[in-house]
Amino acid sequence: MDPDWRPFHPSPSKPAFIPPIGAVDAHCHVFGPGHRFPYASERKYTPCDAPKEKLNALRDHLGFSRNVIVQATCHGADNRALVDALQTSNGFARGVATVTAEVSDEELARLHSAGVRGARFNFVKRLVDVLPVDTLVKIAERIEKFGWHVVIYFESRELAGLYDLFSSLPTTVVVDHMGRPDVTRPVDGPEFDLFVRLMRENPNFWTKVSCPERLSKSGPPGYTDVLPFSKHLIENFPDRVLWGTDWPHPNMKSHMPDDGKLVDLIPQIAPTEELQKKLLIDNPYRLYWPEIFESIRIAE
Ligand code: 0GY
Repeated sequence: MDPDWRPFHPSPSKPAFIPPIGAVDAHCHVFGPGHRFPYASERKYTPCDAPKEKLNALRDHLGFSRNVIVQATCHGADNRALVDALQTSNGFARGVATVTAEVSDEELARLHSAGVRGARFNFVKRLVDVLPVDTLVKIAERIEKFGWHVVIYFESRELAGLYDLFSSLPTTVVVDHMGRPDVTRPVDGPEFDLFVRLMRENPNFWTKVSCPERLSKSGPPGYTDVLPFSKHLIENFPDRVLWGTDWPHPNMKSHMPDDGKLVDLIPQIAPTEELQKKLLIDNPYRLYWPEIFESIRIAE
């Protein structure tokens, strides 16, 4: 398959916003390099190689300390690039893997010791051949004992049909990119309200207030149409939100964002230091580094 990617931004700006010390980028990817970690044959797009060294350099440049690396569909359920990045991270990266219904307990344990703390299920129809409904239920029950959570990615128009299934999940559930709202609709309208209801009625649900570049119609650098949605979720669920760059922005067709400018949006959606600390420190540590979170709390 020919590459259909835009290269990630070659020289992102230095953000004016300085994240709190220890901040976590809780949604980013590593891809390939393809000659070492080949892309999945069933993939719907071919990403640009985005090796761990580049991710680590970006993390430092943006003023972050840790990453949560998320398996994307272009690598299918072959988690080797992810595991390699985790195992060489000195504990500064944790991961979210994709597993099949046939995964063994030994494999789950191996992924856990590499640093995986969640399993991702992609319900975006343009990205997968079959929606992982059965796998989700089976795996959610099995990963509970590892203390893992489920990550789900879906289009907002699918939520009504999936609402009961999602609400039945026993683990913590993290929703990617705010459930992909149509940001041309009002933030207090019925569509986004269904997502807010999912969060309100299910205290085990968290969401990433990520990807303005993917959701925006108004475009860069301000992504002003997306910000009210992120702000609303942070204000209403300050203890269940995560933030991430989504570097290297796979499958982005319209434009490639400047990651420094994405970081500069944080104070607009989380205007107080308290909210910023929850978003970038407390929440991601609670989910991905609970052992460190406890020691921070004792120190405070
Ligand atoms: C993202 C978004 C996308 C891709 C994937 O797993 C994936 O391939 O999630 C997308 O195309 O919206 O989070 O990276």
